[in-house]
Amino acid sequence: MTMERTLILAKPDAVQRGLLGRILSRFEEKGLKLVGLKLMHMTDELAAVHYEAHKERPFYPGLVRFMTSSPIVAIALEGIGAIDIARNLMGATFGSNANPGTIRGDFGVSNSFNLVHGSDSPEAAERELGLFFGTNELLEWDMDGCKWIYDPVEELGQ
Ligand code: 3AN
Repeated sequence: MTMERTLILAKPDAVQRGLLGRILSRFEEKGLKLVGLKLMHMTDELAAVHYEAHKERPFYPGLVRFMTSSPIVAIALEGIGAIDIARNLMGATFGSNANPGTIRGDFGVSNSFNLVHGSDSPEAAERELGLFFGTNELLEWDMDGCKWIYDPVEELGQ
């Protein structure tokens, strides 16, 4: 397992429903380190690049309409195995069948609005972090609690 960074988006439904704090807390409580945070509008241009892989899918126009309709929050997280850990915290794609205990399972029921996006591979994470953050917007900082989140010798090699 290597130290990874991942991009999470709190989607318009999460921001409009006042769930941002609770969603951020899930990631913080787990032990993932916040390295970037930005409230923003997703432009049509950014949506087209971010969702490039889905552009032939029938749901694409609705997805872009939803994602550009209201502010989102881009969240960059860091941790050992952070990409899969974050996706497990998010749960299955839609709230209707996501497990209780996950963000989507606890906060949503929709088959279109699903509160969060999370990068699904190291390649996607690198690409997506570059779309939403400038390099100087992703911070390097020491989280003091880190030595109680990871075994410093076994996991951090200190
Ligand atoms: P996940 O976000 O769980 O990785 P994917 O990769 O299957 O899900 O889909 C990417 C995004 O496309 C999802 N986050 C969801 O917002 C949207 N999406 C997927 N399928 C549908 C659908 N049938 N209707 C509306 N939106 C969809």
